[in-house]
Amino acid sequence: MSSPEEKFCLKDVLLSFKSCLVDNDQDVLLEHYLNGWKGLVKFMNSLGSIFSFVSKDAVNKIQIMENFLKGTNGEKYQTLRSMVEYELNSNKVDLTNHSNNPNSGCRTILRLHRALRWLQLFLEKLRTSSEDSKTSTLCAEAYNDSLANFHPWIIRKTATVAFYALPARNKFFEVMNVGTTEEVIEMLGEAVPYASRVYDFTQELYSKHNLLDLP
Ligand code: 1PW
Repeated sequence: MSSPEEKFCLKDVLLSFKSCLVDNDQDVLLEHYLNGWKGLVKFMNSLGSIFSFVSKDAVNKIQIMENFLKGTNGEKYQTLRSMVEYELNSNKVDLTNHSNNPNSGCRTILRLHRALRWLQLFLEKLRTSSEDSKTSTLCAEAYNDSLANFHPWIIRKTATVAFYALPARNKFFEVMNVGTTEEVIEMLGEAVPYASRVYDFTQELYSKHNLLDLP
């Protein structure tokens, strides 16, 4: 787990997604979810400044959610389930267009949720990739199968260009700070499913409340 000098370690990040699941995977603690995201931002930043346009948006969204948590209605934002109930019951969600509540917790988490799918697909591709696989191709495939569907052309284009600057597979594994290639592959097999379980729960919750297309 974390080394003495508290270096970034992808396993710790994925374990935050484990610790955010409560009630038999029937709820997610927001604070731990945001901790997971903070770790992912560190990970992105360690991949080079080219990724700062990506991490800036995530940082912005983490901040929006932390402000809700610290605010007067903070206890309503303890879990994703309580947030959805509270915001829907008090008309805090713009269901069709941006008007009174452009930055509701529900629409903000939806953006992070969609990005988590990308990460999940990408790490799974890395785990099963061969030594000569190109990280830019794996990342672009994962992106095209997920987040790209929600992005306008200009962001898709910028993201695709940024992917070319990704480090090679072996460097990537090194940045994860987990150990040898074999250890990285084993860690990914063990830890990516935690992020998947968080993703699956959120998807189901949002689908049940018709929140998957929030503007
Ligand atoms: C290599 C590991 C990467 C894993 C994390 C992926 C994070 C992806 C964030 C992509 C952000 C691209 C630039 C921002 C786009 C925003 O317009 C968009 N945000 C997201 C997270 O998709 C939509 O947010 P908006 O504009 O509706 O507030």
